Amino acid sequence: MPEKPVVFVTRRLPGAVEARADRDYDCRWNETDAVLGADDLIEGAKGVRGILTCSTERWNREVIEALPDEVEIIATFSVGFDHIDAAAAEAKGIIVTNTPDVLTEATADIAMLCLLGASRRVHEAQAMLREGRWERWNPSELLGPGLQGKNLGIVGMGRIGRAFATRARAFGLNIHYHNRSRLAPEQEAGATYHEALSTMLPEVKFLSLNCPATAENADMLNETTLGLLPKGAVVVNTARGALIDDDALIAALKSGHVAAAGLDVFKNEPAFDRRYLELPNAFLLPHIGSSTIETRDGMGFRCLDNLDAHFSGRPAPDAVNR
Ligand code: 8YV
Repeated sequence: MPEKPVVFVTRRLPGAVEARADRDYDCRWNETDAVLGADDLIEGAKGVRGILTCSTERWNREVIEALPDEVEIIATFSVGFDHIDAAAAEAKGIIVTNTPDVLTEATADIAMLCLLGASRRVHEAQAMLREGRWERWNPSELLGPGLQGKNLGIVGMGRIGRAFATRARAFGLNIHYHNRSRLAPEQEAGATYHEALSTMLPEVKFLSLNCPATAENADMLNETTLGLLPKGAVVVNTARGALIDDDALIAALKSGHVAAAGLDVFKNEPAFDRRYLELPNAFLLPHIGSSTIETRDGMGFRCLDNLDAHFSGRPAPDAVNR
């Protein structure tokens, strides 16, 4: 029997994923499941050929450059890979892989939940119920905007953006989108393309961020861009917190320029901006976009598929830096 490759796994994973990892690899587990800092990541990578990590660990340039030369591949248990300096990894000859496809539907479901939760004032409604303030049904209480016939703007029409558009169409929304490039007609499915974000924003009552975070689009939703939305718009973010300037969104939620926000992701999560907790018109979730049983297994298996391919001499199918 050839020796199993040694793999450093930085977080505890679903049982079926751990079982397969243990079967096929000599796994070095982070038994405490604590989120590891730079020194622990570098230490844990000593003597390993592969790393299986999550978006909780930050593989910046300094960490990548300090990794031992034996590290060949970093497989992240996430579709987003903004927590890994993929260019630095490439320069060091380390392949980085992610987990596309398997979390598309689950994340699009949560985007729909955020859109409905924010527009239908679910946070306020739940608080009223749970705090014993529901005295009588009231014809003009807890009203929010309906979806039928309104325009939804989607920033980022990749897999998740398109899956969200499919759901939103079923709720009667007209789809507008801003993307690096225009989609083919069969993918566009009648949606209106905006080459510039600035032309889309005034047109849409609902806005959803579904693009990856890059150095270029940090704080893309800021005082200026939020100001282009019509008064009473609803903002949804299930992509990355880095896309939103929190000061600007919080000010817009307070003034009512933005009627409500549905947020599953935050800058610096889990140390998110606590001011959101004070806002009744913020529907907040702790980054559960991909949290179905099937999806989390699928993400883990996809990481292992990539490690398997690499260690059997084939190209890793989800390499993002090759
Ligand atoms: C993951 C995500 O659950 O895959 C992503 O990019 O944002 C999440 O849905 C998380 O990142 C796990 O590492």
